[in-house]
Formats: sequence, structure tokens, C-alpha cells
Amino acid sequence: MNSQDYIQIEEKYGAHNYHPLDVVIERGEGVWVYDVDGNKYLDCLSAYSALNQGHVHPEILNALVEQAKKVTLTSRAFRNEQLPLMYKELSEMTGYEMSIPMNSGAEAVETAVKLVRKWAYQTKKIPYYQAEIIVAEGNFHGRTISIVSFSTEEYYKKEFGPFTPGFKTVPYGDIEALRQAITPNTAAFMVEPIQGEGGVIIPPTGYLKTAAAICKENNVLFVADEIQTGLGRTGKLFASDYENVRPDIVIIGKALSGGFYPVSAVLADTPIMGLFQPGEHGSTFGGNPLGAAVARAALKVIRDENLVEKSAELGDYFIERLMEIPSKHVKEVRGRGLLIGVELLPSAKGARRFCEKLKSMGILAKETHDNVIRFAPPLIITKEVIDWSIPIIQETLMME
Ligand code: IF1
Repeated sequence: MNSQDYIQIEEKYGAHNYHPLDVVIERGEGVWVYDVDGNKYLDCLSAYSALNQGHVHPEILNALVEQAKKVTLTSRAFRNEQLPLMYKELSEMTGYEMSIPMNSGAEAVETAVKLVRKWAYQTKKIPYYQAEIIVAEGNFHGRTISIVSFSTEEYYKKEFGPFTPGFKTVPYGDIEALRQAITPNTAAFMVEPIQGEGGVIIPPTGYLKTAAAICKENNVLFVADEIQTGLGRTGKLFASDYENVRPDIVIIGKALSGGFYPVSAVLADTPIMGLFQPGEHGSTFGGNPLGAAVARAALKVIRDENLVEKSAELGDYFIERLMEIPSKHVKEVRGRGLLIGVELLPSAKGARRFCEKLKSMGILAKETHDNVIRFAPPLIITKEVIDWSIPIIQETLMME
């Protein structure tokens, strides 16, 4: 069977909730993927930053295989010997006293929302069910009903109502709007330090720091969704580190598993995380020994291979080289670390056709928001591979 055969089957039997590039991947290794027709591509999406450690990292693979031979799932009705070590290593790496394990990013966001509300009633003493959470316009936090309830993108929520109340939106990057939105019933401000889906939007310098300070003044929790930006992607362990902000709650996912297996987590100190009581929250698979073993290995690779520093260095280099491309289509090249967006002018007529062209020349990248090409390769990429990619990206951006 070739690519077209697989695509036909997929279109017939699978829900049409995606419009993928027509490349049928059968194998991945490091920064490279191979399709069923034998073509090789540089992966410049990294599964939306879940593959910071690269495809099929041998150490994470080994952890997965070895753990799978022993025990994969205990449920949280019993304890297992991997989860305590994951907790401890996460705490040592991030500086947060406690964490709670989930699976998908959206589940971790839901968990953070529950935690924030619990804190609002128990600690802040907001009257029952009046707690409000402020979020930013253009946010992307996942796809559950509650999360799409506070999305500002029509196509993520249209026809999925009725929606969950208790959320307020303010423009991203607008400190005054945040200040004014806070009421005595505000429990938290939840924000992406860089908006990924929004088109790699970096807020004005000082925004996160001032927002965190305003939260502190008003006894409002500052919650950072670092699911996409965290664990080295932006050249720091967390993107919040750029402004020396230590959020009250941090949400991570994606690269926490190196792309092997869905593992997410919410991090906080004991006065907040300690509020959850037995039975109040959980998940069949969350904290299972296989996921915990994979996450431990994924974190170890980030540490041992200095992926945070690599992301910072190679990100700067990649951005510089992209900026040198004299294309009439480019409005702006921006990014932090290896989370890079190339925004095109309206006259370029959309980013999709450039992504198609890149694909035909061996680079997989994904457009976001119609007019931004996102370059986010695994953090193990080398200068040599970036040098290989630049002429291809240049030729693509120079087309009519
Ligand atoms: C899809 C976007 C990226 C996220 C942040 C939570 C989640 C995500 C900041 C939920 C997920 C994904 C999911 C993926 C597309 C993607 C995405 F373009 F839609 F926005 F990465 F840029 N918070 N992001 O970025 O995590 O439940 O998916 O594990 O196809 O939905 P999840």
C-alpha cells in the first residue's frame, strides 16, 4: 500500500476532525521521519512540542520497554514504585513541592481549574460557586467542554454549547484589562506565556511579571499553561522563567513523555496542591507506572542532554538565519528558543501552500492561524541540520 491507499482508508473510516498534510509517516528517528513511500523529512513540528527529545529516543524507549515488561497499570487504588520517583524528580527539577499526574494536556488544565476553584472556596473564601477565572483572548488550552467554553475561537466552540460558566476573557498582553477584570471573586488568571496556537504570540516584555504581581496583590492565583512552552521548548525550562515569574500553578504535558505516551501534570506547592482530598479527583491511567517511567526518562534526557541550553542557542541561530531570508512574503520572524513563527503578509495568500511546498522538499512544518508557519523541531536538532534546512526554507519563501 502507498500513501494514497492509506489516505483513502483514513478518509472513509475516520472522523474528519483534521486536515493533515498528506504525508503518511511510518518511522521516526531523532529529528527525522520517514513515510510509507520511502521519503525522508525533517520534523519541524515535533508533534506540537511533545517530541522535544526527538523521535523514539533510545533511553525513553528503553524505559518504556523495560517498564512494560514489569507492570503497566496498577490504578491509583494501589501504589506503584515508579510514581513516587516521578513526583520526587519533577519536584527536584521544577522546584515545586508537589504535583498531580494526568494524561492529556486538557485533563491537566481541567485539573488546574478544579484546584483553583477548590482554593477559591477553601482558602480565599469566595462564596460558593462564585469563583471566576480570567483567561486571555486567543488562548488554546485544549478541547474539553469547559476549556472550549472559554476559547475565543469560534471554530473550536461553535455548536458545542451549552458552555461552562465562571470564565472571563481579557486581551492577551493587556495589563490594564487584567487589572480591571479582577473582582473579589477572581480566583485565578490562567495564561500561556507564549500563545502557540495563537500564532507564536510573545506578550510585551514585562507582561508576565506585572501580571503575576497584580495577581499577588489581589490574592489571585497565577496559573501558567506551559504544556507547549515548557520543558525547554523556548530556551528556558519554563517560558515564565524569561521574566523570573514563578507561577502559583504550572501545567505541563506533551514533552513530559518525550512523545511516547500521554503524560501530563499540574505542579504547585503544598498549600495549594494539598487541598485535594482522597476521592476528589483522579484518573484510571493518571500516574500509572508505565507513564511515570516514561516521564522520568523523558525528564532525564532533557537534563542529561542539556536540551534547555541547546534550545536557547540553536533557537537564536535558527531565528537569525530565517531573518536573513529576503522574502517579500515575510512580515515577521519571531520566537523564543526553538518555538519559532514566521508570519506572512496577507499578500502571501496563506501559509498552507508554503507548508505543502516545504513538505515536497523534505521539511514538515505546520501553519497556524492561516498566515504563520511554525518551526519547532526537536531540541536535539544540530546546527548542521539547520544549515541543511535554510536553503530549502529560503527557496520556499522566495516562491511567487
Ligand atoms: C490538537 C494548537 C498546538 C496546548 C496548550 C493545552 C493543550 C495544548 C498550550 C491541550 C494542545 C495542541 C493540541 C493539538 C494541536 C495543538 C496546538 F495548535 F491547537 F494550539 F500545540 F499549538 N495547552 N495543543 O498547546 O493538550 O489535551 O492536546 O494534550 O490537535 O488539538 P492536549
